[in-house]
Amino acid sequence: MGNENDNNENKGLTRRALLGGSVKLTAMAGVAGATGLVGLAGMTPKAAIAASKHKYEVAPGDLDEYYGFWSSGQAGELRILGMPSMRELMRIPVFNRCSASGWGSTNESRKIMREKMLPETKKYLDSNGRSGIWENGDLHHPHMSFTDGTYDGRYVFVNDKANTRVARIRCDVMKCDKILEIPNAADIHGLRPQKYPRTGYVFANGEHRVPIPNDGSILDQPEKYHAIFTAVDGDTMEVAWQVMVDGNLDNTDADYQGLYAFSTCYNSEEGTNLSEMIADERDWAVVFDIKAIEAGVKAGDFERINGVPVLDGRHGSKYTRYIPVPNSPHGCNTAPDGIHVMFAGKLSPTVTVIDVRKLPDLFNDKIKPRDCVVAEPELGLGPLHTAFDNKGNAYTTLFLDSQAVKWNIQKAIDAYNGKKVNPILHKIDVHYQPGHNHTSMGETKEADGKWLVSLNKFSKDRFINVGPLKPENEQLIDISGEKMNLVHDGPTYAEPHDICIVRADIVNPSSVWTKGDSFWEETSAQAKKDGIDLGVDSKIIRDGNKVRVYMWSIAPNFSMEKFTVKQGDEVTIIVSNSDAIDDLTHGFTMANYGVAMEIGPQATSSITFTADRPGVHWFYCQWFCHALHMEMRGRMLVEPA
Ligand code: K7E
Ligand code: CUA
Repeated sequence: MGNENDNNENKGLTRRALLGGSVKLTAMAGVAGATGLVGLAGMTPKAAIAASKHKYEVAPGDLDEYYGFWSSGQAGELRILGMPSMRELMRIPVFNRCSASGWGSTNESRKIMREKMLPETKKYLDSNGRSGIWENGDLHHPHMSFTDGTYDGRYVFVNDKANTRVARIRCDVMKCDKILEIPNAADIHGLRPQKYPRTGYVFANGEHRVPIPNDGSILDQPEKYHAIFTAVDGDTMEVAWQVMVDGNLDNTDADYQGLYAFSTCYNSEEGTNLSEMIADERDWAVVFDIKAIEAGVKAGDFERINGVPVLDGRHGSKYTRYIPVPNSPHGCNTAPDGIHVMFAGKLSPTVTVIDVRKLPDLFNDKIKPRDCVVAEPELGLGPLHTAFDNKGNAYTTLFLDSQAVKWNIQKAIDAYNGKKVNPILHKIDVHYQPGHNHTSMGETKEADGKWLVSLNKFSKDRFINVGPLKPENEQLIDISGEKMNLVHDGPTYAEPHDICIVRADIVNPSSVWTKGDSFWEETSAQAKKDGIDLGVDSKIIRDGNKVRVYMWSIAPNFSMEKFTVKQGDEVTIIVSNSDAIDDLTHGFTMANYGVAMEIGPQATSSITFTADRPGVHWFYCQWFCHALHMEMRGRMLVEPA
């Protein structure tokens, strides 16, 4: 339970108390650690601030030190928050549709959404009055690509639990460029990139067990269902291989050696209802031997199902080992020491720690699975996920206790070996019911031990009431001192499951697109055929009843003030933004046609619709770009058939 002092400290540090308007965060735990002023809780907030040596201030105009890549759960997008200010900087639509950017409407985004869709899904989406693409997603786990054990700034990979997909976001332009539907698996949940030597593989867990193939030939026979672990090639965004396992697959992580990946299983019972799924006292974590699997693929030891190699990793397989852990584990987190992997207990108050150095012996059957366990500290009720600092400490969320617990890995190992030590260093209350947590750079070998974010599922009384649907509450916690110190409440809309916090110097996005970017390669190819230099030429190409309208924009003008088409024409508007200035985005909205898109500086966007409404239709720029932005418009004249 959190002690009174912590609560007092936290109350003393509301943003408003610190200063009016700007976002200023003061770290008191750091001070306590540095000066020995452990009794700061007794001080007034003013005195505490005066006593503080470390001030974390992100004043207006100041830049953040970290990028926070935020999932949005069932909202389906990726968000970027600046840290430590917790200011929301950008939303990147991925699995959702976006009115502002036209994601899901433009030809470029629709191509990405359909390109790697399974044929049966295409068939379903085309024949059910759907729009040909999924319009929802459930994005839980955003993680940046790695090189040599740390983030490399290339990509962020994300899962979609709702429609069994893995997507990739290009960090140079911060747009999604690939969405892959995973065959054979059902409902991709846990997702982590390979850390070493590079990403490489993106590991993705199919959480729910289903028949393979799931074509109706097997229905209510759960004993014939399977769960599938997938390795996606992060460069090509194709499935590299899959492994069929016993039980199910929840969360996953990779080691720092490039040899193993790990997944938790909360349903070793292979049940289909709650009481069956929690029946046994133990479930397990499954370990995948990457090198053995690669050799198995090479040797042809697989069945090709739906075009991808599926290896058998069930009990007795040389590709996997099953390590028993207490009932219904959840989080799976590899520590930056490169040695320890944590499986959070969920229904058990424990976190199970294994040592990766023991895994070769496990796979050689020299030791038993439980011999890999080196600690199992009892931390509190409902441990879900664990994050790390650079001093050998771990931070675990306690869902039921509504707390964050800081504990020392070595002390937990010592206690497991019979020494009389308490691994728990500190607990604080969080508000309320945390799921994931994450530390700055904490899933890399460059963990820096500065910040912890607790991603709490409930905000209850923390904010003014906005109706029955409440925001989540993501709390920023300073972990630079011995004690954790809560410094900020961050209300957030549905539902940020997981985040990663990346040092700003690692991420270097462009401010302007490169003309001819592969993002709109099909449009470029068509323009070439049409003899058009995108961004320079302005022309209407008629091709039967297909009309392509090429125009460019320079604030505050579109290159065409009007164009004429016939009722029933299939019209494609291609707009190239010829402005090359930082932050000069244009838009194109065709009124009463449901057509809208964003066009960044030097970018090209296109959208296709049927001009079946005769008359005069104004198009206009919907991204504010100039004092004469309102005048940035033109007419589409549709001649009646
Ligand atoms: Cu714990 Cu989907 Cu990462 Cu939610 S999972 S909490
Ligand atoms: Cu161009 Cu507003």
